Parts: sequence; structure tokens; C-alpha cells
Amino acid sequence: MIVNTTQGADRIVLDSAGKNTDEAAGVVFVGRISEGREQVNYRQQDGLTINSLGGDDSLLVDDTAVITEINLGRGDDAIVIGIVPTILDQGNRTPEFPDGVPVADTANMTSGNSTPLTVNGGAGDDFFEVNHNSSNLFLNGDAGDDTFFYQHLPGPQEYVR
Ligand SMILES: [Ca+2]
Ligand SMILES: [Ca+2]
Ligand SMILES: [Ca+2]
Repeated sequence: MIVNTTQGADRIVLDSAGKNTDEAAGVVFVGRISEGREQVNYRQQDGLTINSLGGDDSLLVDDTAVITEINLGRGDDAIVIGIVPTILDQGNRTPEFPDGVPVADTANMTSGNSTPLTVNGGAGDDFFEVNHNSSNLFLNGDAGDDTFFYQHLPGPQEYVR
């Protein structure tokens, strides 16, 4: 399945369908909620390709259901892979963190990608943020001054002072 968005600045969110597997394996949201975003449900697909085309596009990958390729195209695009909320570990208080050290809320983090994911930045100064990935991830900045930001928040058992 191929999804081509617009030459403008698109907002795109990828997710799995979670428990609604009778309806879909995965879902693609296009547009901001305030602007009446579109939703594409898919299942029984071999692969998913997203072409966000021109414009400064903004993408969030919470999960994937099939092998996925994302082509960000021209423009200064930004993509975030996975969301990891933080909670305060109240059993571990320090002078710097009197209410508890912030740790990864692993119960509420998103998968990022459950299937192999390739992201091609294309031309422009693109920004890649990886918070959590659950399968192979291939990031290609391509032309431009690209930034790769890898954030690993240790869990409660892993915290190192
Ligand atoms: Ca676009
Ligand atoms: Ca780009
Ligand atoms: Ca680039």
C-alpha cells in the first residue's frame, strides 16, 4: 500500500490497530486533529510506503504492522520513533530529584516499530528522534544537514547514577 500525502507540511502518525484486529492491522493518520484528520486502516498488505513529498513534514511512528518505508522527500522534515513517557521513581529520591528520579514508564511507552522500518530523509535538514524501536530500523539522512537524536531512558532497574 502506498500513501502519498501533499506538497505542503503534513502531519502523519503511524500506529498499529491494537485490539481492533478484526478491522485493521495498522493505521495511518494524516493531518492534525484540529483540521479534521484522515485515517487509513489497512490489513492483509505486504508492505506500507509513505511518501510525504515536499514541505516540512512532521511524523510520529508509534507502531507498525507490516514492513514499512517512509520517504520524507524535500523539506526539513522531522520524525519521532516511539514515545517513552517518564514517571518519578519515588523509591529513589536524590537531592537533585527530591520527588523521585525520572525513569522510563515502560508500561505506557509505544513500540516505535514492530516490523522493519526504513526512513529516507531526502533533501533538506531532517531530524530523526529514536526513543524506542522494537524491530530493525534503517535511517538514511540523505542530502542536507541531518540530525539523529537517540534517547535511551533507563528503566527502574537500570538507573545508573
Ligand atoms: Ca508534505
Ligand atoms: Ca527531507
Ligand atoms: Ca536530508
